[in-house]
Amino acid sequence: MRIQAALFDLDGVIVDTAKYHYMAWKRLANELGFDFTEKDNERLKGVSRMRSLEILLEVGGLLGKFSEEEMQEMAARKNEWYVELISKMDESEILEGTVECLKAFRDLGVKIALGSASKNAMLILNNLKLTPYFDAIIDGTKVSKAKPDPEVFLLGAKELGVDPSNCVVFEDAQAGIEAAKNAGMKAVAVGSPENLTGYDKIVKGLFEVKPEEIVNL
Ligand code: B16
Ligand code: MG
Repeated sequence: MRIQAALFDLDGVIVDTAKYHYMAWKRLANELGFDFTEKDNERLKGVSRMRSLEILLEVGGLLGKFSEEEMQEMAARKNEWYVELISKMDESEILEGTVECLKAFRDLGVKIALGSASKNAMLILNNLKLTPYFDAIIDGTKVSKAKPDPEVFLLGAKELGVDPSNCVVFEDAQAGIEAAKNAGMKAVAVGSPENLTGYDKIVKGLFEVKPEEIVNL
């Protein structure tokens, strides 16, 4: 069995928090006087909070118009709205096949970690009652370099005590797939082949994953 650890991205793989990020970013854009579409929001997936703000301001033609302090304040304001939304989440929002997938890996003796850019990952996992499935949780509070830098996944492998070459990553964002490959890990893309490239395998969702096959990837 080559694979000894499975690392999961959060938004877009386990749960669809992108819709809540969108609602909160749109509210900020509207307050600043411009619109922010769902298509614009695609650019924020897997991207850190501050980088997301830069992209949003670029869309509104306002990039470079605010001080560092004002940027921090806007990001904090967006996060307050976002936290308000995700605080209401429960198990019904777990994406199809997630629990079965986590259980099957665990039964095969594969360790499980979270590798997310979000600083709110713990709140989400707790609300979804998924925290007990994870042997290690690496989130935006523990890493300083954003995907495609491999830091988040390398830290996960280290905490699990597994060599990166024996790890598989499940990711919906292109930057995340690149981060996995940069870490020397196998990458399973979650999404459609039109938007993603460079993976070892692609699935539509975790419901399509066969852990007994993945361990020999
Ligand atoms: P926060 P992931 C990412 O989650 C989201 O896809 C991205 O849109 C968000 O900006 C980022 O987390 C930071 O989130 O503002 O909660 O710290 O896909 O890495 O699980
Ligand atoms: Mg993601």
